[in-house]
Amino acid sequence: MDEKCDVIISPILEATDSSQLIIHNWYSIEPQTGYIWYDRANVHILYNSSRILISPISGKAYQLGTFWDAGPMCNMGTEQGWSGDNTGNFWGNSIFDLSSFARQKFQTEIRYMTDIITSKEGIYVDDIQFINVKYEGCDQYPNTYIAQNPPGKNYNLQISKSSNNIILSWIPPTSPCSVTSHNIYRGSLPFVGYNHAPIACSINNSTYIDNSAVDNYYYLVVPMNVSSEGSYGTSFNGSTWNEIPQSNYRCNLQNLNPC
Ligand SMILES: [Ca+2]
Repeated sequence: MDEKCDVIISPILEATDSSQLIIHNWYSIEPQTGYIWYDRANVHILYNSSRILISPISGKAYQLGTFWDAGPMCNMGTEQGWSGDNTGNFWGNSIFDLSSFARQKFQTEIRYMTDIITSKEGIYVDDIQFINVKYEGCDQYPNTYIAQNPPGKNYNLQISKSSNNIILSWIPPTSPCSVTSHNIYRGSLPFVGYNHAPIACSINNSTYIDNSAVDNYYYLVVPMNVSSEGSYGTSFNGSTWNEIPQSNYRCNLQNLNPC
């Protein structure tokens, strides 16, 4: 499928000087076009609020060359990854060295991105092993996929000003909505039509300070679950309430289902 961003994340572990990660994988991903790689899968280490790309030291390797930046949809930038449809479509291991994260608590993330056109079957992983880590063991999750709920809609957005800073605060939706972060959009005033664009994606707080304001603006704060953003709010046109349109430069795909 196109325009997908799928992420799976490990439990929290602690690395040692001899930690390794082994990912048994099979993939068939969009092939290279015009010397550029588009869709890809890759692996990150999450620690200290950072997300760091790691590459296999042996086994099935990432492709080399130029990788397309598909924007904030999956936040991969021009990172390398597993890509192509005829070099990885067999089961084999990719081995990663985790020793540079020794004595850090970390999580591992496997991420797969497809851009707006052309996609192949994707990537499968199985029997993922962490070697010589602390807290090693099976995770506590059942081996069934549990869908996350839609992110819903924020409410009670309050805006105040302190010198040149615009301070936003809001109240996220509660369970059963699934909210992991928020996207901040800004549009111009006086209002001549919706033109909001993101000024920040994936904010983990329910406050945000815009220190780049030089004009008059309207603001919209949109909740996110792991893969999609929710409602931008509604506006009343005199007879009905309508969803405010998604930004042309949206941080993520949208899920407007009720939660
Ligand atoms: Ca693609």
